Amino acid sequence: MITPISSPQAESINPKACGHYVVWHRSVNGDDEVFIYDITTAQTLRITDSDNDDRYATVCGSNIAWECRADTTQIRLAERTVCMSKMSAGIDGNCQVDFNDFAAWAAQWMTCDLQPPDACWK
Ligand SMILES: [Ca+2]
Ligand SMILES: [Ca+2]
Repeated sequence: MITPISSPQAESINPKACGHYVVWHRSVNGDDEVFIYDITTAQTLRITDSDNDDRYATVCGSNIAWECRADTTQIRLAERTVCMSKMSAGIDGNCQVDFNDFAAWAAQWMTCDLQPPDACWK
């Protein structure tokens, strides 16, 4: 079975797979960025977001390494974290119940979207 995992609208380069992850790079607004695909969840996550060219990523276990071309070429390392459970209070899905979740919750505090409106607060 062959599963397409990168966007067909952009040229994706240098795929590497290890365990449940595949990494590659592609150009985003003129800069190369590194992406990772989680085979278990079928989700793609952008790893880098810099003005430098981030290329030639490799992944093993929870570690992702890649080449970052700035004034000099450097090797960067990131640790892939895993969210162990879906947290009902984690509204933004970042696996941390934090102020962003509280702000999203508070922004809708005491609002009601029932129809008809007079059904609210009874
Ligand atoms: Ca970049
Ligand atoms: Ca959160």
